[in-house]
Amino acid sequence: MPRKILHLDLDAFFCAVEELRDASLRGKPFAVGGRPETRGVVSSCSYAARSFGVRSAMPMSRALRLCPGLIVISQHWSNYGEMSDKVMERLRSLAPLVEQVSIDEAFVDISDMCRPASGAAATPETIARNLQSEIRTDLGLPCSIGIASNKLVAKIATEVGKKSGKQGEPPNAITLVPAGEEAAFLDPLPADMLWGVGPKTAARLAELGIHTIGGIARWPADDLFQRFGENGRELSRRARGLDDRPVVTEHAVKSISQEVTFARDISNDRALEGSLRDLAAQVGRRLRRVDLAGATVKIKIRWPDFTTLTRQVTLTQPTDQDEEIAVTAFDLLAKVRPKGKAVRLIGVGVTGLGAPVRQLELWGEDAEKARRLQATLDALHERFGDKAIRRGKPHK
Ligand code: DCP
Ligand code: MG
Repeated sequence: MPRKILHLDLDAFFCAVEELRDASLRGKPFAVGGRPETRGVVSSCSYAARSFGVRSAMPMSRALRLCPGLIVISQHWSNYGEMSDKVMERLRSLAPLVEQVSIDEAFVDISDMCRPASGAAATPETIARNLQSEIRTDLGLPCSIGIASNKLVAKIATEVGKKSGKQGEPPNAITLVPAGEEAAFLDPLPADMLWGVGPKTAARLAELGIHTIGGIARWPADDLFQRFGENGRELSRRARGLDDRPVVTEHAVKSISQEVTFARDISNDRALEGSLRDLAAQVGRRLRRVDLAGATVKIKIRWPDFTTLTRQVTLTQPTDQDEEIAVTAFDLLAKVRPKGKAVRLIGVGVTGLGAPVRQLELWGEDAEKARRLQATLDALHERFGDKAIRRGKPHK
């Protein structure tokens, strides 16, 4: 029996949350992100703004040139985290196998719900429609959904749905790919929509005259292997719609990480620390939500020439604390980064997941205090849903 995998991605997520804060933004061209005068970039842009060519990761100054009336809103991170948690909770109440892949995106294995044996078996269409309308009505957020027999095709189905929406409005798309039609669905799509086809691979494929996913699927797999190594073999499989990765819940996941690619390379120390701090907070939040802690903290860095490196360090005891993850990440960064060197991508993660250690050590009073402070901050964010409170300097 083929599986039924649902992929959900919120439409213009940060913007949708801002519309909940201020209803007058609805339908208007606006973008959430950094101010243009501080070389800020677009995090999320409303669908009205996208009609003008505004896109995420674009410098805000460029977005304003494309769309002169663009309203610029700064980020309210804790609201996004809070709404994201609510959506994920909703998904977990639908089915046990939920895998969150980013702040606004998750896979759900709904195979069991669709089996006739489970009494009144639901169709994937009904499940998708009900879920979409619940998230819309109860949480006030639009989303798009893709359903297919595996994660790869489900995610691409969501993306295709989003592109076919009415101009200027959140797409609210639902796209179903019936089992057996995976390859046909992927066939006409641009090659770079396939996972594993970045700009470099896309350029090399184009040199061979391959522009679509179908083009990859029809190219001899052996030749792709010769040219691209193991990735080539994988590409050939994926292009034919094959993917047997299971949906894994966070408990089964071996690591939790978050990364960001900058629209422009960043060399400013404080900006890098700020990003690391935001990433560490997202990682910490995800750890605490599932009651896990990580023994090893790692960072990933990509330099402007695309060389990428990772560094990690194992702590004396596992942590789920934003501050400890952030401070450890700063140290790792300081060790590998020559002063002033620009960075293209930065990521923070933890591995060695297990239950958080809570006992007080003789010298552990500070750790316990930090943990209590973190719990208080979480509770305040939960209640007031704003960054009314933010920690000041890192403490060592
Ligand atoms: N995000 C960000 N910087 C980026 C990309 C995304 O800060 N370069 C944040 C803001 C987005 C959220 O992550 O709202 C989700 O990213 P998506 O790629 O899903 O983008 P949106 O949800 O904004 O739009 P859509 O999914 O409708 O295309
Ligand atoms: Mg989204």
